[in-house]
Amino acid sequence: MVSHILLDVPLPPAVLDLFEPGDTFLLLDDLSDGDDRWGLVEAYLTYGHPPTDGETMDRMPNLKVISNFGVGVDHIDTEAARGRGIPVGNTPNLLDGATADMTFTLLMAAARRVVIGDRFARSPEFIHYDPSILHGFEVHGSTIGIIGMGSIGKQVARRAAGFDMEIVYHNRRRDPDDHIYQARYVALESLLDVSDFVTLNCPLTDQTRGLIDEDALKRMKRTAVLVNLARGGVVDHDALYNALSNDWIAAAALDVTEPEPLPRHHPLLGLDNLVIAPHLGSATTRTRHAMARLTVDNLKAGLAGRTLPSRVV
Ligand code: 8YV
Repeated sequence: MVSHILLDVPLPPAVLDLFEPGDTFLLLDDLSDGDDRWGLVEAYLTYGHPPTDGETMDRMPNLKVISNFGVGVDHIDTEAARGRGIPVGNTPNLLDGATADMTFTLLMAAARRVVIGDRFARSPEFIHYDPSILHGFEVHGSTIGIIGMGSIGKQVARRAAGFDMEIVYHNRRRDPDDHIYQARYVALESLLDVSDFVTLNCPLTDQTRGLIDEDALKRMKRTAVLVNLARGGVVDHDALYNALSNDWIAAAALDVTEPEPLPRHHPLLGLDNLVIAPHLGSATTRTRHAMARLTVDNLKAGLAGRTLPSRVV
């Protein structure tokens, strides 16, 4: 059966290939307020985190499912969807390993000054080897504080154990199985006090928005590195700029920001002790392919009135 599917952005061919021949796609930007085609939409595939509130849902009286490419659904008003009986699907568990790998990639890059070193090694200034430059921080044997011990945080802990790190974590509640990850549950304040590396691996919620603010950054060690693989909204970016430029902390690595991308003139982008990536946490070919499959499976299940393989609400 041919379905009308709304997309927030054009999909890459690898994702489009997973649809039925004849499925019809509509693009969000092509639909103005009073467009009759809103009425055709039966499924909404959210690929690039479009804000999706109840008002948007109400434009689509025939909407049967919202299927999100990704695990975090903070951009979707899931309560509004629940109230309207619209199931929302996401892609948990598939991206834990890739996102934990990227947490460590950025952690190591910031600790060992890889990006600034790369820039220097390419530049005309690099004319002789100098062992006194670009000294970084030891990763092995240091203390990591993981904020958010969900399935991604646990994978970060496993990697940290391989680096002989002392592992502390903070979460909504203690995980009774935390000995498996060799991780010790502590209050947020203690985590900030003792950690050499603070990684953010939590969802963005009312509780975590702005969690890393001026007070939190001032509490961290002056030699600490902050690594954000969660959502930009977990960190107060003005406070982070002050922290990095006034040596409250040593460095930061951000995979995510708010807004995303940051405005090109944002002062954070001028700092050498910041490593930044364009939201690459789950960006491996295999992981993104698995995410695409589950996104399309969720969408097809919703269209057919079946239970979604992975349903948020
Ligand atoms: C994706 C993510 O890159 O899963 C998430 O919540 O943020 C990432 O894995 C994103 O959802 C794709 O837009």
